[in-house]
Amino acid sequence: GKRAFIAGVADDNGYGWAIAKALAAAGAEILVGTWVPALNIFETSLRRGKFDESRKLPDGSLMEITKVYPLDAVFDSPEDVPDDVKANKRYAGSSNWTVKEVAETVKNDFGTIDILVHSLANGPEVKNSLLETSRKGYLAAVSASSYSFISLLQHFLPIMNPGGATISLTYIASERTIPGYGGGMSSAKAALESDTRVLAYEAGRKGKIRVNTISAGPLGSRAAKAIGF
Ligand code: ZID
Repeated sequence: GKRAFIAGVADDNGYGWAIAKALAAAGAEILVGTWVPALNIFETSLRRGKFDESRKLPDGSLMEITKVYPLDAVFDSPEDVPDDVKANKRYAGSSNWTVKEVAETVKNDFGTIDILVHSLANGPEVKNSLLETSRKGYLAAVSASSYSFISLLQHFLPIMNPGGATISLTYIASERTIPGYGGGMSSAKAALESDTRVLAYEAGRKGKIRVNTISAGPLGSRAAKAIGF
């Protein structure tokens, strides 16, 4: 069977959860990466059976998540983590959540994976038009929503089996003007799409790994509700 790592699952409402279910239904083993600040509530809800109804697969069985990894995809390695984040209670309560450490932990736990899913984005100023977006907000959007994929691929590629596949989720606001998708999120998706082409070339040659992105339709996820879509 195939093993999948899905980054960006923190509840049962988003694309990451739905993709995890589709992969589980197809027989894959499921590992997820959950944003550190959301980890506690996600694990508690899982344990208490809050997601049992939405864990149901077409054959009637429940999706099993083999392991939940805390992850913050804006940090590549421990050296990158600023003191205020290190001291933050929610972060201090978990460990090994930078991208490099998560890939190492997955390697130690399972050796290899076959499928890498990037289902995460964050734009702190998404409600601001691009014209009103600060440099800090713009760079944060690109860091969390675009570079996070490069970083994940960089660190997971060495443990991906040849013939494996990676996928991310994008939005058509990268190509067309869609008011409301601000804060540099339109720019971040444009970067993600361009990177998909370049990384498909590079990862295809380096590790026989496919790189694709899907331009998603509207889904009432936590992230989408935050924007008001
Ligand atoms: P989600 O909230 O389920 O997933 C986002 C996840 O990212 C959450 O679990 C966060 O905790 C996590 N996260 C945030 N920052 C970090 C971080 N630094 N490290 C690790 N994890 C982090 O929302 P979702 O399912 O909407 O988002 C998944 C992907 O789908 C994202 O790339 C979205 O940009 C993309 N997407 C979603 C939609 C949508 O409608 N939900 C659309 C297009 C793309 C879209 O916005 N019409 C209007 C809007 C849209 C489509 C059509």
